[in-house]
Amino acid sequence: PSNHHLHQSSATPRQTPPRSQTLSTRREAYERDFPLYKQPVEVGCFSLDSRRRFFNDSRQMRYYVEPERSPNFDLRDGYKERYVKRDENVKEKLDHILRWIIANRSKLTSKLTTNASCPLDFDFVTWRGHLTKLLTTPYETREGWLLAVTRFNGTLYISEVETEAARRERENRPERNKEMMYWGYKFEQYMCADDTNSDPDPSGVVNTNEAFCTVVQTRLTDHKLLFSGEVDCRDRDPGAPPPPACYVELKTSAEICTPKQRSNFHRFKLLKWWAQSFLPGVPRVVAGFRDHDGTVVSVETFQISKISQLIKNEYNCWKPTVCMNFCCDFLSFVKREATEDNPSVVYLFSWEPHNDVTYSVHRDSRYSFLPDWYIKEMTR
Ligand code: 0WD
Ligand code: CA
Repeated sequence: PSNHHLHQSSATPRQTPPRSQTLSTRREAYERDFPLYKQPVEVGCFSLDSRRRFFNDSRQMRYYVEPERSPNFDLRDGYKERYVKRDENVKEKLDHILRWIIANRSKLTSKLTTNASCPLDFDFVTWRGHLTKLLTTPYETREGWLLAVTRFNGTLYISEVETEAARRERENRPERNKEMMYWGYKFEQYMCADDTNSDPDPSGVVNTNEAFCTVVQTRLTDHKLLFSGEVDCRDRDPGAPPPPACYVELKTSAEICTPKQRSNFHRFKLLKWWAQSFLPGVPRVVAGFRDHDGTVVSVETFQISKISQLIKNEYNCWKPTVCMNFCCDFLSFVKREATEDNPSVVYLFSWEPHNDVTYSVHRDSRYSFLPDWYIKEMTR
């Protein structure tokens, strides 16, 4: 694999700034007006069942049930006995989204051109979670990332590759962390019902294979995006607005007891929560604050549109405009550099904290991620 972390040399004409094959992640470089981000529109959804099978429908949708203010949920209940954990060694890459695209091809291309050889009208296809990582990059000091990009029929597909550091962390996860990961899913079970009229059932099994995902389209400046993200639940009121405005994101977090803890919550946690829900247009996060023993001591709703106000008094805090401008410039960088249209070529974009983004190019390597069934279906 050829590495490209050197700045392009000499031959650039005077006046034009040299085009770099790296991208800065310094915050100061992205402090400008907020870029155009179109209201995300849901174009479909899909479900993954308890065995991780794909369905082109909303069968895994759950409904938000308002709890008491301090419900005393025991998040440790059922850990081990009533817990089925998704196999994290299975790397699904973009497969579920690609399945969804094939199943909904006619909805995506204009009605006059529904033939399979018509290119997709999107610049980028990816998971929402990958975009969240991009949004938070200028403020991230701990974890780097690897994003594999393939250009195919003019569309750029972005799929994450687990870093060596992330794999080591995952394989050496302390038992306490494993239990705390369960707490997040257990909280969902206390807060969600399977039907509009039923109650949550905390006696059931927590199975993290199950998922309901929304598929949204939007535009960030001149980048047309199609991405999917997992949604925890929706407002059960039949008069609620249509998706994604009726969706609710659920989170757990340690209870806040000191000013230092409050400041850290604003500076680090709210950044991640804002980025994740802002992208698909999910308007609110409902947070369960828990003590060290996994008891939820309070529940609070955060409106995504109010988070930037909430953090403004924090010294040296994150800014939404920096997040969005960095993401936008990264996508422009990818468009400019990932030029060869070939499903077996991967441009591997790589970033480590305190460094620029770099990339390398790989042909027919272990990084190739577009499956043959997708390539076949889309070139038919
Ligand atoms: O590398 C990844 N993030 C991959 C994600 C690789 C391959 C697949 N996926 C997919 C799965 O199909 C899953 O259903 O991730 C989906 C969720 O995608 P997303 O919404 O883009 O991911 P993200 O926003 O990071 O996470 C949303 C929720 C998480 O909830 P919290 O409240 O903790 O943010 O999805 C869950 C988790 O519950 N989740 C995952 N589920 C399956 N596989 C994964 C994952 N790798 N990461 C987070
Ligand atoms: Ca959640």
